[in-house]
Amino acid sequence: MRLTAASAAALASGSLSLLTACSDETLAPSAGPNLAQTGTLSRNPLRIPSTIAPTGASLTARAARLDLGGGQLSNVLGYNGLFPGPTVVATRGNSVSIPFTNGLSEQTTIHWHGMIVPTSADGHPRDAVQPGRSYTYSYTINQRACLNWYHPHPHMLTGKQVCLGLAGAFIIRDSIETGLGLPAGSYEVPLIIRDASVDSSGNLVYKPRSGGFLGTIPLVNGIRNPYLNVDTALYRFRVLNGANSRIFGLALGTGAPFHLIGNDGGLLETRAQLAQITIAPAERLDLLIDFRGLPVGTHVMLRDVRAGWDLLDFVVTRQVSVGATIPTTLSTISKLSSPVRTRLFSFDGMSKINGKLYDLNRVDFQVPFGQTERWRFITNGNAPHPVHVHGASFQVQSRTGGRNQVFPWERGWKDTVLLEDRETVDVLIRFDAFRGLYLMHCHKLEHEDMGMMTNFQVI
Ligand SMILES: [Cu+2]
Repeated sequence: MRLTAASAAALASGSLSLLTACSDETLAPSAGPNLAQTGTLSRNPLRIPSTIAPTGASLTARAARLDLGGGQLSNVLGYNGLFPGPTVVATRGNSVSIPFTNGLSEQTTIHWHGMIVPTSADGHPRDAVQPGRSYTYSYTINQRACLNWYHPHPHMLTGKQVCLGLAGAFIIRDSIETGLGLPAGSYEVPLIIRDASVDSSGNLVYKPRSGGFLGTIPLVNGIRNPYLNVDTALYRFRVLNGANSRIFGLALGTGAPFHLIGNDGGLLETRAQLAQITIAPAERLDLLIDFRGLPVGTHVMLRDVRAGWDLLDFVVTRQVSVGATIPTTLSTISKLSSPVRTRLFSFDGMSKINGKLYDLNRVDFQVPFGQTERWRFITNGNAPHPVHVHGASFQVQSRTGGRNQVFPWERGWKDTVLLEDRETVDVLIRFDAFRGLYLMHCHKLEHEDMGMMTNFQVI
């Protein structure tokens, strides 16, 4: 590794500009002592988003200019001018009260993806916040520790606003998770992985296609070609696929396994060692990576084997001896069973569910509160369709046809499941928190915006 004068100057000027632009936030990328180099590619320090508490902070969606790595400023949309937005860190039982101001020139909402919240806080497109207006999202957290996220959900504008930068992580803690002694502090790192396209000036641009936006470059925590200096220690990575439509196939360049301990709905019952994991838009993973025993100077590349992209270069820079074990038994998950009915949902074309385009004002079905149901997802093509349900988590029972299995990262509690062509995916779901209006939709955001979404009422 070498620190070249030119790249050091670029980094310094980039950080300085960021701090000048938004002096009220901790914005500088987490610069380590070295600039990593892989071949001739100069890499940029990974940004670790700043954190906020569930009360006492506010969020504003607005345009901003940020360093995506390399020192050049790019036009983005950001919560509080940040991309990704600040990470909300809360504990089960906490009240959440976040005043939100729409500083955009068009309507928006905040949807708290994975959070079980009342309709009034779900960011439904009916509850759009108009430009210049404010709305306070209030709810109490009563669900397992997990990684969730927040992003816009306005009518037909979600893909654009997310793609241009509006998204942030939301971490829930609880006593069960804390009791496991998992890696924490600087050894716990959120990774929001997505793709992007930039114009000739380096600004984020949204060029949707009906088959889904596919960007030309990967970003991790809003940084191009990032690296992260790591100790010879066990790390916990909280991974979110924040892409509009791209699926990632995660693997380590060394061939070493991930230790999968959790997903959308928090910790699994037991860990799994996996050399490769598929993560669809909006899905989350809780991964341990073990850098212990690696010589200082080792590079371990987090790769996307589907696009052939290098995502994040872990550079082992410091020898430490921190005691940590990888727990085998993680949590207890009570199994949903004995569904009282089966509902069939066909994801048709690129814009319909059960033959219908989304209508903001039409409620398509009613679900009795507190009853376990089987929801069966099928498609007649144009997959992938990452199916997402608001208002409750579900458990994946089976996948027949296509890939024909439930993968280790689909066990436990989920709120998003990947439906590929020729597949039938069965889930069990029970709405036992709130009555009210909720959504189910394809989380390929272009499909969602074109109408692959449905309103239902929990009664
Ligand atoms: Cu879809």
